[in-house]
Amino acid sequence: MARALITGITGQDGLYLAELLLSKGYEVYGLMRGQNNPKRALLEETVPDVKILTGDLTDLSSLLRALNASQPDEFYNLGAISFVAYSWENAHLTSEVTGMGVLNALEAVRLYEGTTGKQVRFYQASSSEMFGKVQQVPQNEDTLLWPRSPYGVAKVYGHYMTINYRESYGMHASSGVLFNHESPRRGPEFVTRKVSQAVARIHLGLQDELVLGNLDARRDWGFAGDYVEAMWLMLQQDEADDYVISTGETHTIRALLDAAFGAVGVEDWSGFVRQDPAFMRPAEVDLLIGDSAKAERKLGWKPKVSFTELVTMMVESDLAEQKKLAGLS
Ligand code: NDP
Ligand code: GDR
Repeated sequence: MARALITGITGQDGLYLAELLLSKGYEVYGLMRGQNNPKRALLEETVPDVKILTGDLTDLSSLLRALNASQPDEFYNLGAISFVAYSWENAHLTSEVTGMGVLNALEAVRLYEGTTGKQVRFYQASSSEMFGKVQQVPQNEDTLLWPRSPYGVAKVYGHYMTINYRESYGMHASSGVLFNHESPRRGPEFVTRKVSQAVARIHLGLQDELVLGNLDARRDWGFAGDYVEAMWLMLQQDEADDYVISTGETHTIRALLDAAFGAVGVEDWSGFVRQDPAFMRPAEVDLLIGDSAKAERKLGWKPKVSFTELVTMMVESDLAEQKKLAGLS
C-alpha cells in the first residue's frame, strides 16, 4: 500500500487531496499544527481515515519525526500562510512559513532519504501569484516571475528551492504552479467564498450588503477537486518537473459577481455591493491567465468543472449551509 504525507491537511486542498489518495488505496498521514487545532473536528469528520501527526513547517525536527512515523512514498507540501492580503501585515511570518517552511520540508526529506535509503517523491504547492506583474499572457512555465506581495516572494523562494534540491541532490521534487482554485471548502477570506457566502445570505435576507475591494482584477479560477488530481499525476511521472495548472480562462471580480448573483436570479447586483479601500492591496496582480499545455501533453490533465459550474456549486452549498445555520431548513 502506497503511503503519503500531506502538510496543510486542514486546508481546502489538503482535504480534497486526502480524499483522492484514500480513494486510490493510499495510507494517508496529515501534518496538523498547534496543540488544539480548531479544524481537527472537521478533518476527522471529512476524512476519518487520515492518520493525524502533529508538527509545524517552521520546526524541522517535527517534520523529521512525521517522516519517520509515516515512512511516506510521497510528500505533498501544501502547508502555508496562503492569504495574500494578510502577507503584507505579517511579511516575516509569511516568509518563515511559506518560504523557509519549504526549505525545512525539502531538508527533512533529504535527511530522511539519506538515513533510510528510501526515495520520497516531493510536491511543492507553488502559485500563479509568483507571476505578479504582468509580463506575458497567458503565463506558462517559462514566464518571468515578478511577485507583487510578500506571499508571492515567499512562494518564489520555495519554487526555486524545490528546483535547486532536484538539481543538487537528484531529488524527485516537482513544483505545481497552480492558478486560483476554489470550492465550497474555500476559506471565507478569499474572494470567491466571500462572494458566495454573501450572495446566499443576501438571498435569504440575512445580510444587506457585500463590501469588496478591487472589482477589476482578473483571475483564472478552477475547481480544487480537479487541481489535486494534477498534484498526484505529477508525482506519478518518472521524472520530476514543474507544471502550470490552470483553466486558460480569465474573469474579473465583476464577472464573478454576475455569476454568483445570477445563481439566485439577481441580474443587477449594484445595489448590494459596495467598494471599500480597506480591501484594496498595496500592489495588485491585475491579470492571471494560465497556459497548461505542458500539463495536458505530459500528464494528460485537463480541468473538468467550468467557471459557471464552480460558482453555482459554491452558491448552492452556501445556501444550504446558511439555511441550516439560520434554522431555515
Ligand atoms: P489553505 O489556506 O486552505 O490551507 C493552508 C494550510 O496550511 C492549512 O492546513 C494550515 O493549517 C497550514 N499551515 C499554516 N501554517 C502552517 C505551519 N506553520 N505549519 C504547517 N502547516 C501550516 O490553503 P489551500 O488549501 O487553498 O492551498 C494549499 C497550498 O497551495 C498552499 O500552500 C497555498 O499557498 C497553495 N496554493 C493555493 C492556491 C489556491 O488557489 N487555493 C493556488 C496556488 C497555490 P491551519 O489549519 O492550522 O491554519
Ligand atoms: P488571491 O485570492 O490573492 O488571488 O490568492 P483572493 O481570493 O484573496 O483575491 C483574488 C482577487 O480578488 C480581489 N478582491 C478581493 N479579495 C479578497 N480576498 N477580499 C475582497 O474583499 C476582495 N475584493 C477584491 C483581490 O484584490 C484579488 O485581485 C489566492 C490564494 O489562494 C493564494 O494562496 C494562491 O496562491 C493564489 O490564489 C493563486
